Amino acid sequence: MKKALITGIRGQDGAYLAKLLLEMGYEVYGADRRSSDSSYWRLEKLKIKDKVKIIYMDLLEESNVFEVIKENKFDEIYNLAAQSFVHASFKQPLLTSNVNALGVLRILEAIRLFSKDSKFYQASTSELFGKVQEIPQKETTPFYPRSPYGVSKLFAHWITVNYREAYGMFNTCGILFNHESPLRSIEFITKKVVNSVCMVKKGMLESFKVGNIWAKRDWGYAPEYVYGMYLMMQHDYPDDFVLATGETHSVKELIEKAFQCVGIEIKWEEKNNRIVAVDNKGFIRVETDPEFFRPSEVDLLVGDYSKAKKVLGWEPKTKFDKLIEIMVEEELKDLEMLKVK
Ligand code: NAP
Ligand code: F7E
Repeated sequence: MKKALITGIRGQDGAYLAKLLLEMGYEVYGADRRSSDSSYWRLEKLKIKDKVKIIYMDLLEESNVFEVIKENKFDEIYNLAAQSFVHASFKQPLLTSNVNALGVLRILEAIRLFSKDSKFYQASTSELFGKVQEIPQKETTPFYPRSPYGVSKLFAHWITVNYREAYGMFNTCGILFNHESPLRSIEFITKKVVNSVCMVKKGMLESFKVGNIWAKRDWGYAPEYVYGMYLMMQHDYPDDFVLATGETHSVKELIEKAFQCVGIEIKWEEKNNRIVAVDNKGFIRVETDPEFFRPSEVDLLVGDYSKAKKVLGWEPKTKFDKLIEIMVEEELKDLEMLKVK
């Protein structure tokens, strides 16, 4: 039985990947940092909480990382842990860099010194492309990160590649474009919009605020992306792969789609120098607010996944419209459950 370690086990991808690897017959260890919150709601929602072996491993603590990797000799290590919220990285650049950049180096050093046969997956990101140098973006597109998050992930990406080339380690980087699901944290725009729109529909919220509605992203469905991670780790040799849908949509389109899913018509207007969305009864439902803008923005992302398709046979099945429909449907169910409780 193969033994896998997933860091970031409490996160969106950690939960979906754990489920997938358990289905594939792996013994799954989840690295978790200490928290005063004892809930593993995502693992519970996927009904796998009792099947994942939780190990305490904080990426900030070198001796902790060394000990876990030395003692367990995992076949595969998936590093999904990160301070992953771009907006927060402008407020906490040092913490973000320590976890996202040096944290990766701590794991790589542990593998190099104590467990050289462990395969390693690094969660690289489309944020590396930032101010894009080419449309669409692929593995060979030059990087130009636009946030402390993006810069921290740039170090992580290159140090992973460097250890592959310098020490012959099986290190693979998945350059994943945004991927979403009902398990997404509420601070990210898809979940925030879907949750808010569903609350408006149910009369639990009057209106909500967002930032830059013109930003465009390539949004895919998270369960399909963790399958891509798995395929990368089964490939004959380590490499870098883009996973994306090849479609791009703005935050404005996302808001329109979510309202359409719940049967509310909106139209955009300008009021007091701010863009607002008003429903057909004249109520303001969405307002733009500078609080949610970033000091430097990534304006447009759209990925070219043709290498992953050709080499791994990976393809996205769920595109934008379907993704939002899935998220809205699940959110309405969750809110209904809340009401019952
Ligand atoms: P997520 O939901 O934010 O999960 C990240 C996890 O990392 C959380 O469980 C968090 O723990 C953990 N973590 C943070 N700091 C840690 C530390 N010091 N030590 C140990 N664990 C720590 O992120 P995700 O969406 O699943 O993404 C997974 C990975 O892919 C991340 O590295 C992200 O940067 C990258 N990525 C994501 C996307 C995307 O669209 N989702 C796209 C490209 C790349 P707590 O639960 O305790 O906070
Ligand atoms: O923002 C705009 C915002 O926070 C998307 C992470 O998983 O994907 C994610 O990073 C866009 C940005 O995701 C609001 O300015 C407008 O242009 O959902 P997001 P992200 O920054 O793209 C990449 C691939 C990762 O690697 C990251 O870990 O939406 N936007 N108004 C807003 N964003 C948020 N969060 N909230 C707003 O109110």
